[in-house]
Amino acid sequence: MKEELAVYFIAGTQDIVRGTLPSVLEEALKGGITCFQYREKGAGSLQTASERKEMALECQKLCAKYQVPFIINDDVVLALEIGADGIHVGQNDEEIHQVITSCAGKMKIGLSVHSVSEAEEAERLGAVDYIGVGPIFPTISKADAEPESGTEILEEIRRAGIKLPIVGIGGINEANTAEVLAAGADGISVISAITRAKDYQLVIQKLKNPGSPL
Ligand code: TZP
Ligand code: MG
Repeated sequence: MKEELAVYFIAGTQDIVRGTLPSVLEEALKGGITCFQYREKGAGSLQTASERKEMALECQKLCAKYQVPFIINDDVVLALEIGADGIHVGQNDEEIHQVITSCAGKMKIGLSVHSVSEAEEAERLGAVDYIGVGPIFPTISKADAEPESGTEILEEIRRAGIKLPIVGIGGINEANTAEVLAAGADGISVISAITRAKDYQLVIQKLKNPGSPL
């Protein structure tokens, strides 16, 4: 799982500023993203179940072509229906015990946490495959985001002995990825660093190799 979290791209149609979600996703897959989460949420997102399913299937097919895990955000029914590789939920989304009952053994389960105690609870459940921690930095991509925590939260979670794979989220870009990894994350997840990139491939190479001058 840790390798798959290295450069974890998240997007829904609401995040796309140029082209279409499938066109941006394919560029990102060519660039070397290691995981993709379909997150159709907030202003500008597709609203009907059929539109979402059609878009999810198109993204799933692209991910399969590049052998990259395809994760669905906060929609257990859709994830089960199309056989996604994983489901990701937040603290205020579908209840995690319910998600575990429906999905454990069938797909990976990711959970967003914002504190050491939420991380400890995620580990205690024994069925969560990775945790998303953030927002680490201010984000433009989530209207109802919690206040940013800084990279200290990652150090605190590691100091508490949490062994779960961790992906950082929120305001992460080429310039601050190294700091997020140094604080204890196994990988980084981004929306706007990729959707708003002028050169998708170049940005992804920098996210993959944060220490090296490119
Ligand atoms: N959860 C916490 S911050 C965030 C989500 C989904 C948005 C991350 O987007 P960006 O553009 O990488 O800051
Ligand atoms: Mg949520």
